[in-house]
Amino acid sequence: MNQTTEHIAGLLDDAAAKAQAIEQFVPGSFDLDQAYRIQRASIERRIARGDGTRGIKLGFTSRAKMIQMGVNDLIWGWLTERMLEEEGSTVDLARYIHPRVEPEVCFLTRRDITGPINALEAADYLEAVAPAMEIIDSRYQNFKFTLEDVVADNCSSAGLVVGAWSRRFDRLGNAGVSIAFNGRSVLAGSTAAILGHPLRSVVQAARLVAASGHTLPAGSLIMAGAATAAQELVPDAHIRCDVGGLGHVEFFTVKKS
Ligand code: OOG
Ligand code: MG
Repeated sequence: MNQTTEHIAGLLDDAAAKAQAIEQFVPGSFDLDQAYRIQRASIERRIARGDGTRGIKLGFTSRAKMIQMGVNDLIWGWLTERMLEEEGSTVDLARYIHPRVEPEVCFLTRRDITGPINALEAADYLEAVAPAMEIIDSRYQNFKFTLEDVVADNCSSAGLVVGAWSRRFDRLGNAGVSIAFNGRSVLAGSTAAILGHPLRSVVQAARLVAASGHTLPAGSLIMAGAATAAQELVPDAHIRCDVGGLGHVEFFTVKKS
């Protein structure tokens, strides 16, 4: 493997592990293909420490996210076991640099995904769907990045909280989503903002993973992408996300030390 790829993967992995932001790379330092190789190399480092891949997440599937971050393309990254936070638990924000939360829906696959699938087939590959929240935490200063930077940084993936599973795929097309901090609404939108329908994220996930030469084993998680912009997390708060027809998911925040 190219030394620059390994070197950059090491910088990003260290930044995540130490919760210390690094400077953005000089534009043009690497292209998108190399960014995905850096991403994978950083995941290999986590795997070498005993973590394991658990699925993938899509990013920038909604206009709201693209506008907030100034990036215009769909991206994807890996989810790992250690990113999973127990629903209803307390998350220590000291582990992160500048964490934000997003309302999402999460799919659980029931068949191996080894190649592209179409929208009609998508539900057949799925075991269940759940309301979810993603905690993102860019390893770059001020949460500022190019498309290549954010891909190399595993698409800012940091944590996820998944609610109760159901098979209510019919509810997904235009479900209201909202996040409240201590009972006050901070974000509101609709699942229709996610590529027009969140099941399209499964189609895109299959296409992107296949193009990368990887497969998604049955039992994988697919995070569809945020329906709204992300909100900065604050300590000592109760964070709750409601997804119409699917239920809700919640966690608490503290900041130790
Ligand atoms: C990149 C991650 C985007 C989403 O759901 O759109 C993402 C970022 O905004 O830092 O997770
Ligand atoms: Mg997200």
